[in-house]
Amino acid sequence: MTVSQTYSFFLGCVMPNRFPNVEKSIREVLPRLGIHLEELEGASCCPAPGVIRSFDEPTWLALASRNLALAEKAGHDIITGCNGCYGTFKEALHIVHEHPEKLRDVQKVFKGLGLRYRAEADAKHLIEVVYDLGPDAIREKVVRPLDGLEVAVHYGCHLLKPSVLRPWKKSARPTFLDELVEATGAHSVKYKDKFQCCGAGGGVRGSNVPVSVDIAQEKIDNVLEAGADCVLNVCSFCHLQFEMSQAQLNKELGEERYRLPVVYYTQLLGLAMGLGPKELGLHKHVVSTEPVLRKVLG
Ligand code: 9S8
Ligand code: 9S8
Ligand code: COM
Repeated sequence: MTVSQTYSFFLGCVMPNRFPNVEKSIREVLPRLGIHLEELEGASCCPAPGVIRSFDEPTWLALASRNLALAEKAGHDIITGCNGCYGTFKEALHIVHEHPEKLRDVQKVFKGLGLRYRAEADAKHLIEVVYDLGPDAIREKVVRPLDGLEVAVHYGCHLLKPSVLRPWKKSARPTFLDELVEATGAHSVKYKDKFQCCGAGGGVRGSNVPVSVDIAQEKIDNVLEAGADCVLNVCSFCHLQFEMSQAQLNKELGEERYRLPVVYYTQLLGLAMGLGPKELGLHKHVVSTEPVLRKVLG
């Protein structure tokens, strides 16, 4: 039996503006697992941990707390599909829990807004909620096993680090996401430097595109070398990085050399659950997902 749970869905900036196709896959798949999403009306940027926090921590903390306060008011924990947003909320909560004076500073800022904040609502990555259901529960939902599909799993940095503020079993080589991928029938391939950053975060893509694309290229080359059919991610910003960097590299090379499909976890799971490519937004990618669809759907 599926136990129903409800969360305030925090979209962040990148997903609704650049990848509404990925957002659609989340909205299609999670409710089918008993995970219900409520809109978080009035939410702002989380704000991005590697960018805004680096410039002005008190402003970052107040804005992050405001989003958490909206969820608290709604009576739910936040759920997000972006590692960066997840990192911001986890760390903002830790700060106010550890430093009551910082919570009071935030509350002072909120006075004029008529917003109450007790730092009571938690924030979860959707992968955390799905993993809590257990890989067996996921396997039960699979009607179209993705046998033969070779998937290169990219965790991204903020999902795992700092590890003391993350819920996963401590390990330099975690496997929870690989387990969830393999629950669909696909195979998680080994590849070089799997836990390396995609090159987007921490303001790198915003400030120095060539360096950022260079890091992405190295990662994509490693994935191609391993013979994977696609690179799988669970972060709006990693998704953007893998999609846009390949388009950029092809433009520079003057040929379509990079054609590695970039798939978000709920798109992969949705395929295994029997949903169609359009329902999962797989027809709206920058890099065509055709090779994956051909392998899965024949
Ligand atoms: S919100 Fe504004 S820029 Fe971003 S997508 Fe994720 S991190 Fe948070
Ligand atoms: S990896 Fe390094 S910082 Fe980050 S989580 Fe998402 S974007 Fe890609
Ligand atoms: C990366 C977010 S997911 S940030 O660029 O580090 O803020």
